[in-house]
Order: sequence, then C-alpha cells, then structure tokens
Amino acid sequence: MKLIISTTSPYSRKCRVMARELGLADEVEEIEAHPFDDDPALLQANPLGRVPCLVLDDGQAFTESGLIADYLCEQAGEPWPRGWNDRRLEALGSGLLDLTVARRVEMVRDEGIQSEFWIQRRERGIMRAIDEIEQAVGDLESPLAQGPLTMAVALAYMDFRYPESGWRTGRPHLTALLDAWESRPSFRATLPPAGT
Ligand SMILES: N[C@@H](CCC(=O)N[C@@H](CS)C(=O)NCC(=O)O)C(=O)O
Repeated sequence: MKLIISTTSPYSRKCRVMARELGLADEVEEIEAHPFDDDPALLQANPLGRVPCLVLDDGQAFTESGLIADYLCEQAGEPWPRGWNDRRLEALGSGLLDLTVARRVEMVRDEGIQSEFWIQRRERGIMRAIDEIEQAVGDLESPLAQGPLTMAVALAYMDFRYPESGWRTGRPHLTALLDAWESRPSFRATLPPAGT
C-alpha cells in the first residue's frame, strides 16, 4: 500500500509513526506530495486534496488520518488498547491538531488579510484544550495508543509551528507524554525536516 504524505503535516506524521510502531513500515510505501501544489497523484487519490491518503493495492483510497490509523491497527492485529477512553483522548488530540493547524493557516496569510479575531480564537481554544488534556492524560498506563499518540503529535506540532505558546509550563503530564514519544525511533524518524 502507498501512503501519500507531506513531511510537515502532523496528520501524516501520526500515520507514519503508526506504520513504524506497528511493524508495517515495509508494507507502507511513503510518497511525498505537497497538498498546496495540487499534485495530480494526490488529487487522483483524494478529491479533497489533503494528506495523508492511504491507497491500497486494489486502488481503494482512505482519507482521514483517524481512518487510516484504524486500518493500520487492524492490519497489525489490533495490538493497542482501543476503548472509548482512547477514542475520547484521540478526539481531543485531533481537535487540538485542527486548531493548531487552523492557527498556522491564518498566520501565513498575507498581513493585510490576516484575522486577529481568528488567531486569538484559535489560541484560546488551544489553551483550553491543553488544560483539559493535561487532566485527561494524568493516569495513562502507556503512551502506546492512538489517543496519546495523537496528543503527542499535536504537541510536537505546537513546538514546530507555535513555539511561543509555552504549553509546557504547569503541564507536567503533557511534558512527560511528549518526552516519552520523542525518545522513540518512530517519532525521531518522522521529524519535519529542519528549516521547513
Ligand atoms: N482531518 C484530516 C485533516 C488533513 C489535513 O488537513 N491535512 C492538511 C496538511 S496538514 C492538508 O492536506 N491541507 C491541504 C488543504 O486543506 O487544502 C485528517 O485527519 O487527515
């Protein structure tokens, strides 16, 4: 199968980390496409024009990182716990990702059309979400599940695109969660290239 990705996309990173963690790296060929270049291979696989997109050997394409993550877990024999608590944590982590990406999109618009209203609205949402997540991950048994991974990917993306947020201050559980993921080869192998 082929996984169409961008190396700076946190949604792509989640799927790339999972392929490595689940022992599927040899079966998942990564193909790079920058979504804003309207790469024909990406548009053919995913009419939404977004990464990641997983294309199976029979041509069937899966969009949405959460769906791709579930598919990869099934292929690997469901080695990670996946109850409602994990799904709840994953939804919070995905929401944090969405807000952080939306903030970034607003920040890179030309100055004249940037909206301070939307930037501030996203930032308030991000801070409320990480406070909630700090409580929610307090008694996690293991970082190896989709919920904690999604949160770790979102926090790493904040370090990458919103480093001035200062999210670590007063949030020891989140700091420990990202530290745990950053020590893993799968996470190190999927770092966005420097200077991007
Ligand atoms: N909900 C989607 C979001 C994917 C997404 O927004 N990817 C971004 C890159 S980080 C993208 O391809 N953006 C291009 C666009 O929105 O046109 C998922 O979880 O896969």
